[in-house]
Amino acid sequence: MAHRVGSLCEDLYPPSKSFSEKAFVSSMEEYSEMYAKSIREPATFWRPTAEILGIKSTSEEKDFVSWNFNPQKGPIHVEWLKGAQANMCYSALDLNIQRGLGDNVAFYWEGNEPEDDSVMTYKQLFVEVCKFANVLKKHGVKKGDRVAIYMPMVPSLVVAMLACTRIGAPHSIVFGGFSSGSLKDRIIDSSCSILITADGVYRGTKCVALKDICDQVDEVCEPEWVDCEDTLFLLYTSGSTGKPKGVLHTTGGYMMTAYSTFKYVFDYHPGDIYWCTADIGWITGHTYVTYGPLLNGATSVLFEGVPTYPDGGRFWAVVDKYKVTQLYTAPTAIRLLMKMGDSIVKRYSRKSLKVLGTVGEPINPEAWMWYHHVVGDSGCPIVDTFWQTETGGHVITPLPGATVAKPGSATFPFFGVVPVILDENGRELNGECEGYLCFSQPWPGIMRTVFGDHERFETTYFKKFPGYYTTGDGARRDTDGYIWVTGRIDDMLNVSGHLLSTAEVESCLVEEQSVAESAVVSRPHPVKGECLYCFVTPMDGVAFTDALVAALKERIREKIGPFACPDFIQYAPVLPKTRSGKIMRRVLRKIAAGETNLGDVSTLADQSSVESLMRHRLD
Ligand code: 6R9
Repeated sequence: MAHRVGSLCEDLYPPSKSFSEKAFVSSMEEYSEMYAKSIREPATFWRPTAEILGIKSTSEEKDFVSWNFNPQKGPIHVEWLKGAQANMCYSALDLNIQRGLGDNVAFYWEGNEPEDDSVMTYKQLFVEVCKFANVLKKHGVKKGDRVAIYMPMVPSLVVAMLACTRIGAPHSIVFGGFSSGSLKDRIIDSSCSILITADGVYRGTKCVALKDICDQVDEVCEPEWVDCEDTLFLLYTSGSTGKPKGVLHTTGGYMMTAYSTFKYVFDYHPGDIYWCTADIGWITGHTYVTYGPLLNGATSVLFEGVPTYPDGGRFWAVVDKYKVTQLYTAPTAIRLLMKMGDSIVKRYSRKSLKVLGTVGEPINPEAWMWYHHVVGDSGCPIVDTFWQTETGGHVITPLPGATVAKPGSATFPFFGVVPVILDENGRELNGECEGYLCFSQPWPGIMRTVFGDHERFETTYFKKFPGYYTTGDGARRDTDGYIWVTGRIDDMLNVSGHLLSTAEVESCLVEEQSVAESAVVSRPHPVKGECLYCFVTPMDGVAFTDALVAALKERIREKIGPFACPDFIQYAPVLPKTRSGKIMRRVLRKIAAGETNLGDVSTLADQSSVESLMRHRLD
């Protein structure tokens, strides 16, 4: 239990009185009241949000919400506002312009080079989106057609996403760090009819991609109204069997979750400048770079670069340059910057900051403290937001004006979310406990299915504990009711906030002809959180050489992407297996972590396998 270190987790961090006074939710009492209502009467709770977002009622409308989480009672389904009509682009742009925000900045774009920047207002974004929507239409894209997008962090990416939603075409964005092989697999699985991409020379040059074609087309494009349950987008996420899953989100529910979590969790007020450092190719970028901020009429920074270029002060330089009020980043970035020392941070003012957010993996209390005391000068509440590609938006998170934080805890559920901790037999645990983190009812933004494979959706998330959505994470509840997410309990690992399945990497390794067998485990890493440690058994007669290691790394880079490149590839004359042939990953994880006590190895078929692995282990 990584979190039970010293007395760190006993520390309490209440929001300051001055912050709470101005916040949307100012106290735990207020939160509890709103929360209770969101669970008791979901329709009454969410209806005003649907109205703010311009969702249109129709005579076709059925129940506000209808659902089943128990495969024994029929197919799993979740529907919010089925029959009502919505258009994401209309709510994000047209409505805000009608409300007088047209000249407000939607995005300050900050390029890879510090002097390379541009500004886009809501009106300008609207015009670009309409033009590009017409380009898509000219290319024959119609409502319901899926569009693949593979682009770097430039305003045109936001334009492309919104143009898709304007014409009712679901997008499927593939993170720019993925290889062509991964891109191909995702395009084929989602049967996209068109791919939007860029010529790839954006680092350090001003981006005007797609502009030339857009300049020649029509600026008028009426939004295509879609059913609230029509698909908004697919986003592929690693699956524990190796094959990525196309997580499917629909329009109305996702909009309500994106809008309300952004508003309450970041406590965004007019005039604030918000910055989420995530790439749009991940769910954090979808919900908290594009949709959440735009639905709220917010002004954001869109950042193309990395935290360490031109130097380790870049984040703080950007914060000062735009007077950023809310900063949302990942523990891996925080640890990386922490390693560089406090003096770089202190060179910058950072006075504008009001709320600091984190996402992607459990944050260790040391990094939390540094974020709070050094980056935020002890003055900013920290929101440690737990959620997943599947949940669409934050599900367990503090509210900055209400929640008394504990470093390392994601604290309490967002509105509409009912977390439960289950034991191995599926019994709900009460009070202080530890077990499987699950949810017992749907909130609007939960995924609806795995694209093209509803059975896989049911098996992955609902089969183990019928009646509950299973996150795949473990969690602990402490005596004060705080939830501490402890990390994945399936064969997934989290490298710098990117989820990967060990099976995905293993299948990539064994595709190399000279590899007979492989097993991949996670090893703790001071910056990345976890890194890949691979055990590789070569084919008989093949030598385990540096060239082979280099070839394997290259293969993984090419097949999956550079972020998946393993830190360690060790020679394994033979893998430790049980008599039934199951690889004992528990033992491999200990070897990878450099431990000498490997625990109970009595079930191993061949005891000597462990000794030879210990001899070849890498540090
Ligand atoms: C949003 C995102 C989801 C997995 C999730 C969990 C881990 C994310 C976390 C966290 C502890 C947090 N995770 N946020 N664990 N505390 N605040 O990251 O989506 O890429 O699908 O990853 O990330 O293990 O299950 P995704």
